[in-house]
Amino acid sequence: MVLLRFPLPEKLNPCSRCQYNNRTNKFIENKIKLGTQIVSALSYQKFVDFAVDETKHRTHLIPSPLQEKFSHIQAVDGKAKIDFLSFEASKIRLLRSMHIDGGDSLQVLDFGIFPNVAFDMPIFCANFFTSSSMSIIVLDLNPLHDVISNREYKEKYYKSLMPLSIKYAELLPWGGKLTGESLRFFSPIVIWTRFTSSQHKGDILFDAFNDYYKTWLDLMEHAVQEQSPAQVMLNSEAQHKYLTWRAEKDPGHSLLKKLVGEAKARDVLRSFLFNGVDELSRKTFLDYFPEYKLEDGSINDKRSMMGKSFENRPWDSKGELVDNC
Ligand code: BLA
Repeated sequence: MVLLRFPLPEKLNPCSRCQYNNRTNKFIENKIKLGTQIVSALSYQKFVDFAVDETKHRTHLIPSPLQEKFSHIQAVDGKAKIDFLSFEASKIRLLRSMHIDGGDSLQVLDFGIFPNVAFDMPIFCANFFTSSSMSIIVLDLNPLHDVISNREYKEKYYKSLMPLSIKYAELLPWGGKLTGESLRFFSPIVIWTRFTSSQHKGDILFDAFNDYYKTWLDLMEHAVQEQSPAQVMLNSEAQHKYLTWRAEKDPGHSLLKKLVGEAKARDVLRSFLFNGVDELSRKTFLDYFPEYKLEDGSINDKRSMMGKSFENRPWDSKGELVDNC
């Protein structure tokens, strides 16, 4: 039997008695055990059930052809199990979920909805990684088009949603340094947070997931199909750029490789999680992100080339970018 050692606790958590301090972004030794809730009971299954039920109330979901190939994988450690779900609908190119259930020590949810390219609505993105000591959370309606340079798109979708972000800004505060690269794919309402895993935080996260999910469904209901082929092309390329980035640089890759092996992980990434990366366009990662090109023509392993990171929330309550890193 191969024993897995999950990279996060190993890399970030220096000892088993340590706790993550959200304020200082550092681990502190947890000398007093009182008040430390072990969260293990937190499972992301109820998030998936809620999302699928809620979507079924709003649109007609049909199983995706991917469902046949991706339904369940047992991790090589024999312990963690990975469940996949995938659907399509008239305005949804792909709704897919991957839930890694490693019991007490590991829970991961990667839930995404990729719109049909005839619509320019945001991409629903919930990425939750939870070990027994800490959680790393991204919850967002990722902008399809760049909200830093494209004011019109930002106003169209996010202006009216800023109160949602304000509602959770204190409960789920900014998780510390975020690369400039990731920031470009996030919206002004992104919830990027890390916390010491606890039932209480898990409950807040469930509320936030509910709110963000219903908000995305509202956007879907009101979205109007694009008529101009040129605009559809722009949507398609923007979605492809997003998929290309994530299929290459998502921080979860190394854990996924440890769980299922390199070949299967690649298949899960390219065919399932970021499905469309090999179909929506022929452009390559280096076409979109040439700064990652090494002299021998291969892709630099680094996750960030910009070297700029955002320590604090760079969006104000009106959704304006404030450079306070
Ligand atoms: C860490 N995951 C992170 C971090 C972010 C994200 C921002 C902090 C480290 C960093 O800034 O790179 C998530 N980053 C995103 C997302 C986007 C992005 C969603 O740019 C979208 C554009 N996380 C998962 C899955 C796994 C996972 C499926 O979503 C595992 C299978 C694990 N995420 C994971 C781990 C870390 C992490 C282990 C910490 C390790 C590390 O930082 O290398």
